[in-house]
Amino acid sequence: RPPAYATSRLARSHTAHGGFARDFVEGLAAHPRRLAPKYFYDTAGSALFDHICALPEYYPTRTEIGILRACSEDIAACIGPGAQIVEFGAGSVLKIRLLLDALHSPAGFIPIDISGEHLHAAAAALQRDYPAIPIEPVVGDFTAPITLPACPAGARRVGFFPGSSLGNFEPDDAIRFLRHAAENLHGGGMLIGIDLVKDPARLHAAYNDAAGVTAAFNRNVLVRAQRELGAELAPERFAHYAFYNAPLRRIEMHLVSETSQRIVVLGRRFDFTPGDTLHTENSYKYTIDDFRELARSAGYSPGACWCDPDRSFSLHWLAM
Ligand code: AVI
Repeated sequence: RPPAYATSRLARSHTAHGGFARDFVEGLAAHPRRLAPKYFYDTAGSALFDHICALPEYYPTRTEIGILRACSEDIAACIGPGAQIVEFGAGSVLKIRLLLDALHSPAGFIPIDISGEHLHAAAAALQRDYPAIPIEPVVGDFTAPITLPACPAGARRVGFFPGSSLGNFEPDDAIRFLRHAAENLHGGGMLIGIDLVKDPARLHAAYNDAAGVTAAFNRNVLVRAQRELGAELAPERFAHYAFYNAPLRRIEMHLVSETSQRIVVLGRRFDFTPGDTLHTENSYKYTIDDFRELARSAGYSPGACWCDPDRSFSLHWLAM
């Protein structure tokens, strides 16, 4: 068999950065000002996100890993033997190791991520550790239509979307994403991690860590605009602001201008007065029932659901 770690030309042509200039300017011109969270993930942002995942306050990652460890046999039984796994937003491809260890003769692994350099390094390391499993990374924006490498004959394609990244979509967009994913998965099913509604103080702490890593992650999108778009701005004059919006069941992250200042980018000027915000992320939290209902409205049949003992986080098997 040829080396399985191969990046198709098609995959490489998905630069995933083309829209940043347009979206940055449009987002600054909008009322209220906003920017899609996918722009956090350049190389520096992906490294900052990895750091967030290891913070004591940020419970989702270690809780989900605990569930994957404790329930791996049941999860592998739902997925079945010989599956090709497609991971949406694979990042550092750490959680898939727990799945690959539990699965019976997986047919392949396709990690998709917007942060190309980060993905390739992580996929190459994974390939060294799992030489028998074909690993085909795809650099791209999984929120847009994406073409995947072929599924081996006879294999079932199964989606893996951990980390509660679905929570970063507006609920209607989450339904649209799940419907699109279903088309790519050809009936194979999906394993998805969803963060649950909980004590607001715990949520607040998770997005306002004492070490200031989440603040640096949030501000990094401005640093990225300086570097990639030549934007004239002062990231240090924007404060990280994250809070739990209880009626909407979401954490909101914003960058708040601390002074009167101007951003100049691509010939456009945007003035900020103290307190003006740029809304950079929503992170929706669900109840188990509400998530299962959302999955049903996207055309899936929710099956098993696994949780930690505190019911902080959930993993769902969605059949089709
Ligand atoms: C990737 N995503 C699920 C994270 C979240 O919790 O919404 C991103 C993040 N933002 C701040 N901290 C982590």
